[in-house]
Amino acid sequence: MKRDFPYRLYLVTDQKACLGRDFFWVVEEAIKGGVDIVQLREKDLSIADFIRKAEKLKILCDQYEVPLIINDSIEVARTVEANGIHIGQSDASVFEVQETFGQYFPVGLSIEHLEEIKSDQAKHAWYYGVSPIFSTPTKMDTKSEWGLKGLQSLREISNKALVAIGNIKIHNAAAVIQAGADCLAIVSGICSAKSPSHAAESFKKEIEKGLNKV
Ligand code: TZP
Ligand code: MG
Repeated sequence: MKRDFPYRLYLVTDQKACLGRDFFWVVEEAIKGGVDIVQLREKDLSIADFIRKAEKLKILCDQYEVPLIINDSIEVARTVEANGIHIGQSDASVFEVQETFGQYFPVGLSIEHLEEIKSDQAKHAWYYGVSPIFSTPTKMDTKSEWGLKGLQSLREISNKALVAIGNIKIHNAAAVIQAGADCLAIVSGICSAKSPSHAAESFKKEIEKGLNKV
């Protein structure tokens, strides 16, 4: 466990994956089930709508004392006073984000290849989003998958908190933790579950199983 990253189950939201159900209901159920950090990831909204949704979600997350991370947008994160930002390799850099919010502002960075951890910005990231562990229909534009072996190799050379993402389901969750992840980031496994709260509970149990075997 990395002391500065105490989270184990990370919900990354996707409106479509909620299957027409109320977005805020899905997130609240997920939190009740054990999600301990939430990322609002919106690709199709105008900035005004993104902000409106983020404002509402921040109120919900604050009620449960769960941090809200904003995907990509410095403007949205600043407006809603989010707890952190998550960026990919082709977004604003960790440095650009920290120029706006200060050098201690939490910035998660997606890592798709081993060489990316050698960059200057990677050293300043709060955690690495190890992306994707397994290829997933939820995000079709990912590059090669890390697999469990790739995750293990990254674990051996990095002390950063590793947040694993990509087709993590109940059946493989414990193995991903055993391979070295500190935290699991889930989209469809929770957002599309019949009961998002039961799904989150099940993920939490698998995480415990994985940790007991490390
Ligand atoms: N980044 C890498 S894979 C992914 C993102 C946002 C989607 C993961 O979705 P799922 O449904 O948990 O496979
Ligand atoms: Mg991005």
